[in-house]
Amino acid sequence: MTLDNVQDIRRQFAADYHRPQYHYLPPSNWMNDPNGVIQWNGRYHLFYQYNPYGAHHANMHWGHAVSDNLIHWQDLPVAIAPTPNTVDEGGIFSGCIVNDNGVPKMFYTGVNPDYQVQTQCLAIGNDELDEWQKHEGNPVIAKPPASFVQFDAFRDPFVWREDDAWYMGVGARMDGVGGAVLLYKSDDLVNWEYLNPLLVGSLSTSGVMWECPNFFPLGDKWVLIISSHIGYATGTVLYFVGSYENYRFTPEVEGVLDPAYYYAPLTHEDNQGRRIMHSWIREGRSVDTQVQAGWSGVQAIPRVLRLDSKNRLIMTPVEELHAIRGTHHSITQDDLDDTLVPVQGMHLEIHASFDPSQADNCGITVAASADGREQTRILYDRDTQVLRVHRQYATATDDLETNWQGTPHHLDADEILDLVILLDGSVLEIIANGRSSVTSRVYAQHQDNDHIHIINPTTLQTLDIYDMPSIWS
Ligand code: DQQ
Repeated sequence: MTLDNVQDIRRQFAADYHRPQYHYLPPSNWMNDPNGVIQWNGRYHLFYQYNPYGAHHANMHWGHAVSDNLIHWQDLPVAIAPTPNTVDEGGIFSGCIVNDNGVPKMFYTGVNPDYQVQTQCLAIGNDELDEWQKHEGNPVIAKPPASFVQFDAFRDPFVWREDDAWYMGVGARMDGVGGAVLLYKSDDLVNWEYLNPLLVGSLSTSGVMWECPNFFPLGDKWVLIISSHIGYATGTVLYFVGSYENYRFTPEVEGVLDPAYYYAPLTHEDNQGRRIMHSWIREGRSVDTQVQAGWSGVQAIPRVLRLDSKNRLIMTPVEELHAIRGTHHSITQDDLDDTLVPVQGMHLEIHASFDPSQADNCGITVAASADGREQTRILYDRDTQVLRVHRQYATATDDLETNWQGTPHHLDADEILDLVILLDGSVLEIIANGRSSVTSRVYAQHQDNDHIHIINPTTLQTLDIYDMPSIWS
């Protein structure tokens, strides 16, 4: 891919109605985790795990895009690539970028070809963030501490400045115990001293290994976000809110950030002081189908994080999204034809609220065929207090994942159910009352399978739908 032909490459996919229009993805090929997100000289830079040679996970480079508003992105050349016969010859895995007195410094995990050896590496950037010089003394951390001997589970450095020192959290695994984040300290970003685990999880509740840690202050608390690795490209994102003292983090509130397709989020603080979270949304179809499609992986719409009065994590899509909204449809119960909503589409922002006391369950169906044989139900069950996504295709196929996703969603007394739904081709992001997120992928088997229904319409309180345009036109 050269920068001259990115528009041509994007145009080649114009007829692919599964491709998102207002979520960022590279012109073609594979993308996974966001990396090194930072606001630099006023502009937002997004780097991401990228395979320039195909739509499958291999040959990890960092792709690069830049934006003034977190919604419209400009593609830039690959930022950094593996170097043969060095510690990163097998790939440049995930990491972050920090501002060291005006000098951009990138931390990433260098891996050997079979990913069995993972080390933390440093690269120094220019002021455009498009040229990166690898530190001659790489790796800056060659292996995990003695109590964590798993060389193949030691990755995704997250670096922050606190008082007069730098700190790094690295994702890890303690065999037989669970995932962990390892805490390091440095004065110069080159020499790192291991302190202790920031937090260790438990096999039964939080998985085998923790990837992509984020650790940052929010309000008067500290927040730890980890991606709990279960197997290849599957896992759950968890968050912990608590206090941090003497290099130890004590969680007080914890929750599922997203159970399903939203994975490896990375946060940064922007110039307005907002803590912004980016994330990979993985595919829900077979590797062969992804390769044939020529693209795989999408970035979620960035979310601003805050805590509510109970110290639960609250996520709001960045308000910059509002600027691109198209036609607004305001719909009441009277506008429905039985359950059918008089608006169709697969590129929509939907805000819907429900009174769950009116029926056993409530919610909204999207991506429905006219005969209802195909549909995706976003369903809230009042008794179990679980928010679920159920996908049903008209024709059975092994190519498409059809398992349901669900997350606990406890409503406070008399609280209404408030859903924000970002539907975009095959992408489905759902945030309930700001604090529960379920992300899914839906591949309509026909372009016209884009009807919307309300489940138990007497529960409906408000419904606002915005047509969403392409960010590329
Ligand atoms: N993806 C990267 C790793 C990270 C994983 C490799 C999470 O650095 O642990 O592409 O999706």
